[in-house]
Amino acid sequence: MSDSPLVGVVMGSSSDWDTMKHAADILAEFGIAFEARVVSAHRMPDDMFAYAEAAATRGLQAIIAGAGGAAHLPGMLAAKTVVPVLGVPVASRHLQGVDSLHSIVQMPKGIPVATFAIGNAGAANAALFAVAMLAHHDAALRERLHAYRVRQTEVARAMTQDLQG
Ligand code: RP5
Repeated sequence: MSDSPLVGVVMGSSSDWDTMKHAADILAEFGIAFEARVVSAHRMPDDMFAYAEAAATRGLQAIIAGAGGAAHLPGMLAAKTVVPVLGVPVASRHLQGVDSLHSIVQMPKGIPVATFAIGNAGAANAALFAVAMLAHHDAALRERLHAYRVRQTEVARAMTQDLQG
C-alpha cells in the first residue's frame, strides 16, 4: 500500500465515526491508502477550506465526507475542490438522517456531490464507489472488485440453499 492517501474519509464529528468506519473498513479491505479526519464545516471552517484546497495537490482521488443534521460539509468541500466528493448522510438524533440526506443530496446545479444512503450502508457504498473509480485505472484492483462481487453472489445463493435446508 502506498503511504500517500488516495482517499480522504472526513466527517463533521468523532460521533460520525461509528458510521464512517464502514467506509474505512472497505478501503482497508481493498488495500487503498486513505486517511480519516474530523473536519467540521461549522466548527473549523478554515481547516475545511484548507483541506479541500490541498486535496488535489496532495493526490487525493476522492473525498468521502460524512455529516449529520444540516450536513453542509460535503457540499462545502465540493465547492472548494474538483476532487470528487462522495457524501454520506449520517443518522441524526431527531430526524434520523433524513435531514442529513436532504442537505447533501439537494446541491444546486453546478457543484455536484455524489450522495449515498443514510448510515452504514451509505458509508460502505461510498467506499465501494471510490474503489470502482480507482479501479478504472488499476487492473489488479478491478479484479479484486470483481472477486468481491462474486463472493456476494455466492453468499446470496447460499441463502436459498439454507431455505431448502
Ligand atoms: C455534525 O453534527 C456532525 O457531522 C455530526 O453528525 C453532528 C453532531 O455532532 P456532535 O454534536 O456529535 O459533535 O456536524
